[in-house]
Parts: sequence; structure tokens; C-alpha cells
Amino acid sequence: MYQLYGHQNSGAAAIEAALELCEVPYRFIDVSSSPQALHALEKLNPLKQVPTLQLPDGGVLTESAAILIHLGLTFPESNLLPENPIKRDQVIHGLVYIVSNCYTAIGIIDYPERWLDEADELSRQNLMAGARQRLHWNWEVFADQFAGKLYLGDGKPGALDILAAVVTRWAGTREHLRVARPGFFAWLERFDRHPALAPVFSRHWP
Ligand SMILES: N[C@@H](CCC(=O)N[C@@H](CS)C(=O)NCC(=O)O)C(=O)O
Repeated sequence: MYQLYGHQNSGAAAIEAALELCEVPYRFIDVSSSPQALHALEKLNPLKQVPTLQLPDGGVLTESAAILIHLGLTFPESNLLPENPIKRDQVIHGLVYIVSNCYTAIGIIDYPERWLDEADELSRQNLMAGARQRLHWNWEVFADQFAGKLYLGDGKPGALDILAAVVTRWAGTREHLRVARPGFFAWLERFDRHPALAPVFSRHWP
């Protein structure tokens, strides 16, 4: 069985939502629930980051984009990845865009000291503010480039929709997009209510 390491309000929500669309059984291991769970995560992923997914054959995948691509390829009927190769390329493009330009900025905002030689308070605040501005701008670019590739309300949602809906939850991104990209913001709010995904999202953001 798949074992998903995560915690509330984390990127594990994207993988949980994807596993639901794949209709495969999985166990959610909340790494914030006990030191043992955190230790088990560290054995699988030295970065101690979630999502981390242990596969039924014991293999381990970290990195949300890699996990979503794995699930999309393993369960084609889930529609996480489009069958059409040209559309699939664009979904993979969007997934990599989000993790490299947006998820990375979240890591800088959450742990600025990791990116500083001298982590005094002024440097920390300065780095956090700069990363936040860049994050918000990166989402504006995403909205402009990828809006036409997002879920339109027919068929099943895909990996790109799910990752966008999760990673926009942090660091004031939704509030920024409400003003800067109201169309994309409205899409996100509608997408959150998708009946297949709303139960997962409400577990992470009650
Ligand atoms: N590149 C990773 C980033 C994962 C990540 O930063 N996850 C956060 C939670 S949303 C985390 O585990 N942070 C704890 C840490 O970095 O120590 C991915 O795309 O999955």
C-alpha cells in the first residue's frame, strides 16, 4: 500500500488529492504526530520534507512534481496527466514551474536562515520580504501562462490543477492574486470546492 508522509497544511495535500483521484488505498502518516513518525520520515528522506511517498514495492519518492508524474503515469485512468503528449508536456512544464519557482520560494520564506551565511534578524526579514515579492510575481506569471491549461469543469481535474490549488495556499499568495489576477483567484476558489477534492482540502485547511 502507498504510505504518504505529511502533515496538515502541507504539500502532502496535493498528493493525498491525487491518490484519491487514482482511487488507490493509502495510509497517511502524520509526521507531526510523534517523534517516531518524524524519525521514520528522516530515514526515507534526509531533507525531512513532505510530501514523501513510500511505494507499495518499498521504493521511495520525494518531490511533489515527481510524485504526481509517477501517479499520473502509473494510473492513466486518473487523468492526472493528459494522454495527449503535447498537452502532457505542458502539464509537466507547469508542475516544474510551480516547484522550482513557487514552492522553493516558500522554503526560503519558512526557513530564511538556511539561505544566509549570517542569519541576523534584519537579513532574515529582508530575505523573507524579497522572496515573498518574487513568489507573488511568479504566480502572476503562472496565471498568465497557464490559465488556459487549467481545469474547465468537465472531466477530471489533473495534477497541475491540484498542485496550483495547494501551493497558492501559503505566504499570502491567494490574497495577492485576489487583486493582481482576479480571474485566476476565482478559478482557485471554485476549484477548492470540487467534490472529489474538497474533503481532502478541508482536512488540511479546516
Ligand atoms: N521540493 C519539495 C519541497 C517540499 C517542502 O518544502 N515541504 C515542506 C512542507 S509544505 C517541508 O517539508 N518543510 C520542512 C523542511 O523543509 O524542513 C517538493 O516539491 O515536494
